Amino acid sequence: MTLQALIFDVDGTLAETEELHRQAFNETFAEWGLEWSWGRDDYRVLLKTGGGKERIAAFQASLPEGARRLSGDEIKALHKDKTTRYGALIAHGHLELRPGVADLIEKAREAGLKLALATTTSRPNVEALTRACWGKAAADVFPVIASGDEVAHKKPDPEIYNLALKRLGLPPKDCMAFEDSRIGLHSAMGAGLPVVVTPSLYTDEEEHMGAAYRIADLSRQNWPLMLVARLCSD
Ligand code: XBP
Ligand code: MG
Repeated sequence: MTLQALIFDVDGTLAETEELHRQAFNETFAEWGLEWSWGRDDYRVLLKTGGGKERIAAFQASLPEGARRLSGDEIKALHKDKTTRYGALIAHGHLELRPGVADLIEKAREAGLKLALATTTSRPNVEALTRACWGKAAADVFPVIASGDEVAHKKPDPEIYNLALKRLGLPPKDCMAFEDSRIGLHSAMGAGLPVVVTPSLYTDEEEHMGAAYRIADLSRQNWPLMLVARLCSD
């Protein structure tokens, strides 16, 4: 393997964003007059469905007969409002990257590795995050981006990672994926990628069988040896 690119998941991997997503969902439900409120325990289960629109549909499927349900178009419209709200929360909040993320990305850039994102979240959310954390447009930090609104099947399906690989123009064996969740791990593995898992707030109790490495975070002392060898030769 000649490591040529790093492909990062966004939510839970670059930053602990899911509490902000949950807040944005709940505030939007209230704005829409829905008596839905996702607590932390509910959300841990709901996160097994990748993608906000798909998550709402999965939630509705579990409601009792006769409960108010949204149509497909209403879900789309509500999710658009949720995305706007999430962007505002990120812009006005104090979101921080997880430990080691900024350093790893900087080192990888210096070493000439390509940098990519493969996320089930929507593209505006990626822009909000890079603006808040790097003060830059997403494409200026990650030249290759595959986001949830571009694929028919979200994680754990490998489609999003296959799209990122196609845009990178590289075989999976020359790349490394970084994920925080089981569905993300399975998506990346399905595309043939070796995966480093850094469990997050909502995924720390999951089983991550098949990961090449499972480490607490991306601080330099946790980097797998092959990353150290490739990035810290000075
Ligand atoms: C995690 C997700 C997303 C977010 C919500 O994405 O599953 O659906 O929870 O974002 P990642 P949207 O692949 O980066 O871990 O509402 O925009 O879908
Ligand atoms: Mg994630």
